[in-house]
Amino acid sequence: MTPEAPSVGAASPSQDSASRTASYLDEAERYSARNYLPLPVVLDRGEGAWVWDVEGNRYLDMLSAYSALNQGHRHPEIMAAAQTQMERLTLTSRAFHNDQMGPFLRELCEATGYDAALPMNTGAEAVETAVKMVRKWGYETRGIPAGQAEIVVCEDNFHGRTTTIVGFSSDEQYREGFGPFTPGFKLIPYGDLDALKAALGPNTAGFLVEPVQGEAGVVVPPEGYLAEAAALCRDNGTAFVADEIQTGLGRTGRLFCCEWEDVHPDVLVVGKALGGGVYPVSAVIADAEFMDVFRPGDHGSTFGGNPLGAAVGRASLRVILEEDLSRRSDELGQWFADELRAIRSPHVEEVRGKGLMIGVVIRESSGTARPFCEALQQRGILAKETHQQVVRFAPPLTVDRAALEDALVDIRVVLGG
Ligand code: IF1
Repeated sequence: MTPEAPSVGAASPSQDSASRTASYLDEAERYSARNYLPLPVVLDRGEGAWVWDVEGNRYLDMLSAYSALNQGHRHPEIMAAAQTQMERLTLTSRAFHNDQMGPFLRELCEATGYDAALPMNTGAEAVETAVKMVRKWGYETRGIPAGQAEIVVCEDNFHGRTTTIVGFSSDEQYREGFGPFTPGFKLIPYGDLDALKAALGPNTAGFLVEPVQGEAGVVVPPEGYLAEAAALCRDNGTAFVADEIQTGLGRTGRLFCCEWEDVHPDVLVVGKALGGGVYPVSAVIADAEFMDVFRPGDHGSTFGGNPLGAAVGRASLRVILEEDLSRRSDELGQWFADELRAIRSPHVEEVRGKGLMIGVVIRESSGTARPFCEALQQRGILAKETHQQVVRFAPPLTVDRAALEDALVDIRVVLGG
């Protein structure tokens, strides 16, 4: 059963404009590694929740670059901060100080309630940093025998694409052909407290978990899971490490998803929207007990803490706080998810998520999520499937309610409600 064909209102590219898209697609096909299967749309402009393709068609961005655009495309305040900093100083390396990193890390620590932060660039680098941090903390403060630190992770996790990280993925495709892998990781079912309790031992340095599993298909754990897991870790002297790279910075309706259960992770890992969709910025945030395991020369990166990223990070965080994007995400997300459920689509098994991090699970009897995403694209909505069955809806948190109301008209048609 394929979803509804596009309505007459859909922009159908004229012959020469179609060739513009085709030539871009051909060029990418010819020169790019084939490590993605993108939707056949070529974007050349973005503003707020909207993007335009090279044919001039406008789309509502319902992916936000996997939650790296919580503030929307080219937020004026973030753009201004980037442009101002670009006129002054963009990179020094950490061999020297710069006048942006200190204020950025202070503001980040004040917003999260921790002693210190270690700035990196991508999410995977921040996760790797957290792994090194809790291992060394385990050796130095928990007396774990050298080389025997264990970190518990969850099945269906997604924490990045480095070989250490994919080594503890449960997804065969992310692992195949990339071994041998880093030892010291133990996989348990997500949401299963008994499994966590059984996995925690004297050598367990950390438990690394996504508060909502994004790539797995927007999987929300049972109520109370995060709080109980944090308590089990505390009782066992294990660091509770929250990967809030995708769930953080307002996405689930709180500044950080762990706040829904009053959990204050030992180590907080952030990225994506910390760079406001303008520049890669990530960080590991923790109290001195963990942060002080790093001594000069232990860890670093060429770009981590650079003045341009720090200036962008300051503006990105400021926008989230000043525009109360967490509240918008909570209120709009609850309403939007209820509207999606009210469609009562024959193709939809479940609508799940938190805030504006929503997954629509397509019944296997209706095929996969991809054709629904392709039909949405024809109607000016860019959404991306995750795994086979889930259509992910995660617009910028700045999205107008009116834009979502309009989108629902098309979503109802595509979902056949
Ligand atoms: C891709 C997925 C999402 C993340 C969490 C760490 C990272 C990510 C919870 C690493 C990154 C991105 C990576 C990108 C697509 C996207 C993705 F489908 F891959 F899994 F969002 F769900 N922790 N997620 O979601 O951060 O190093 O990328 O900055 O690799 O295809 P990064």
